[in-house]
Amino acid sequence: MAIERDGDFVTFSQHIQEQQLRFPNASGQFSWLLSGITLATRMIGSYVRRAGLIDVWGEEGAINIQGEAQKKLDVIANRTLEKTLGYRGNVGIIASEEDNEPRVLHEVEPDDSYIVMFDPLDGSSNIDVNVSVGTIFTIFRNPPEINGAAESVLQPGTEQVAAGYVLYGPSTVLVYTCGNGVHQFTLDPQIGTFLLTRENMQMPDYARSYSVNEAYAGRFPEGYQKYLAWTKQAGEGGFTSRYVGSLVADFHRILVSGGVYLYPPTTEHPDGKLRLMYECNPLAFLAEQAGGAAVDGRGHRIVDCMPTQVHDRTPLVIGGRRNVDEVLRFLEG
Ligand code: P6P
Repeated sequence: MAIERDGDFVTFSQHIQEQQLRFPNASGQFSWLLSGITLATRMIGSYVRRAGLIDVWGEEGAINIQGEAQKKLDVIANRTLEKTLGYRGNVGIIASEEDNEPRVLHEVEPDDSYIVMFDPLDGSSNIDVNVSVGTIFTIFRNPPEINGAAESVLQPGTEQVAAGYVLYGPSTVLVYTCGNGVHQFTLDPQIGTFLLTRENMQMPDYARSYSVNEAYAGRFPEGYQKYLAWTKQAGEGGFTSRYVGSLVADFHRILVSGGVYLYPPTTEHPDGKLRLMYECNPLAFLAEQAGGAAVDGRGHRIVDCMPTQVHDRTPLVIGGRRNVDEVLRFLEG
């Protein structure tokens, strides 16, 4: 049910305003920026929900910087985010999974300018088969010493000022943090507004559930293979496994119900498949804010990893803190 405060529903905009109060020196610019993201995701959601009725199935016919065939909805989502954020004068730079390089939208004063990085439509290969997909975003401040867009985006995840995702599932939910807890909003399609439905979310510390593409298990490093073998004889009750193939959907399930998601290194992706800056960092920020953990399996918190370029990839182990520690015992064993 939508949460009420003094008998009133709480919209995303109102929640952001409340959060702003925590930052006395924060201008209203931040909430203005975030409202651009919610507008974009409502527009993207309207395309996602009409896939099949309008011509958005299938491929765009281009290959993106990741070497992946772009879906039509990838391009639509990317353009939608660029145009809504571009209208927010305080977004200096954007970077997207779908763009080769970060882009300067506005030459703005550094002290009131943000960088927004995003995966416009994560899991887009699932669109044609009607499986949940999502938009993942993260917000950094523009560093004072501007060294050009390519340099300005190279910041560790600890510098994120906000991060979140929108999951286009049975309902459209927005989950975000700006460093003061994790909060979920559900889009009421009848009024086109995100209403608060979960506040200060806490990820279960442990659950006997893991999420990995086991088809690749033979190509994982030995520690991961040992962990997966162990889960299959872990006594009564044992483990369950769920893998949607959309990172946002798999992460949201773990945020709500617990467990651990793994995308290990493979022979094809020796640094893992997932992108550090606009997939792993935002989810790691959320996981840690919700009491969970997110690591690269190589001795680092995800948010401590220093990027070398905007499309860096990283292995990912993310979930309940005791789940992640359990996996690490096999990796470090
Ligand atoms: P695989 C989607 O392309 C994505 O980036 C994530 O959303 C998803 O978790 C992962 O890749 C799926 O990758 O190799 O299992 O198909």
